Amino acid sequence: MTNDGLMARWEAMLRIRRAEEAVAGMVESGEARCPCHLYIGQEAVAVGVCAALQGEDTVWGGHRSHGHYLAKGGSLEAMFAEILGRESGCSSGRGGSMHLVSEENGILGTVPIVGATVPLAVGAAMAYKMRGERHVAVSFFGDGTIEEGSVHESLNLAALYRLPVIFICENNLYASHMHWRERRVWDNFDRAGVFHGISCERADGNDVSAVSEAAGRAVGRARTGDGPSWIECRTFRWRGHVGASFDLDVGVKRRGELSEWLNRDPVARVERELAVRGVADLGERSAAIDREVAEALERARRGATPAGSRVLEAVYAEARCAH
Ligand SMILES: Cc1ncc(C[n+]2csc(CCOP(=O)(O)OP(=O)(O)O)c2C)c(N)n1
Ligand SMILES: [Mg+2]
Repeated sequence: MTNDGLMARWEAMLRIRRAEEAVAGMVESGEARCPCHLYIGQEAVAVGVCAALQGEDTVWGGHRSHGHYLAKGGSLEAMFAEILGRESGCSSGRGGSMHLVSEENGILGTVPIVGATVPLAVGAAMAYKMRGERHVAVSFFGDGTIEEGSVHESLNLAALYRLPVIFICENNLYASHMHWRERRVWDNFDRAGVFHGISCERADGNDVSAVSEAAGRAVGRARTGDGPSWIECRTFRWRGHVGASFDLDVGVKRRGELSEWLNRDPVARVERELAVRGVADLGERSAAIDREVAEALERARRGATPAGSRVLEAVYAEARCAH
């Protein structure tokens, strides 16, 4: 990868990290009133996958999707505004942290129902195939999603029709507060699609280059009609399941694991590589990202909240029945 390519990935990861730290502050101060599931520690997955996509390709996510939204080009200000319930939010302030959307950037939706966007991504891929479009649909989801029945139905359909869809299983080892060993017999997250005839691999989810190479192979298969791919990206969330704390307060024995994964920080890893390559001081770019995040948050704060009489607008579909 070129130095410029690596710099671009580092910047994208750092922007997510700083935005998430700002959200953590908003949660702690009570300014953010919706539940927020932070992505800190997993940035290399969103950035690595989105680096392999084109603008028209679409992504879908779940409850922990700030990183997917930002990596695919979603606006920082519209995300902060959404979390703060402002009209200028990407879902007009009606959805909050778990309902991020930006059609113009190919972010067709994030939904907190675990597994819900897996069939939606398959449906989008089916539409691309039927219309003869060369787009790719990507579904991001956690290791807990593998336990949802609709996921396996979707995998079978995607394989059978050789659909241009990529399944990104972000295995952060926990679903809420349950380690995968309490939920499964085998560590076979990297082979979940094999039974359905889907090409599967595991990538180091804390290595942005490894993730983008695996995603690049999957995109290649999708665009040439070779059908779906499944990539398990093994990683770790630093913060608690929801909110800003580190989970050490809820009786989950993550202390040893957390310190081990802090040493595998995906952002610091790229910084080390850039230093080895002799890329000049990152301090200036880092300060510019800090400013970008702070300014976006300030603009979001200035946005109006919906009037009480209008809060249900754009929440339910309008009836289109003629009579
Ligand atoms: C269908 C459904 N069941 C249960 C929940 C409650 N729930 C929200 S997040 C979550 C855990 C998800 O774990 P995982 O898929 O590993 O994602 P992570 O939080 O680790 O990113 C659960 C059980 C839900 N939102 N939807
Ligand atoms: Mg998980």
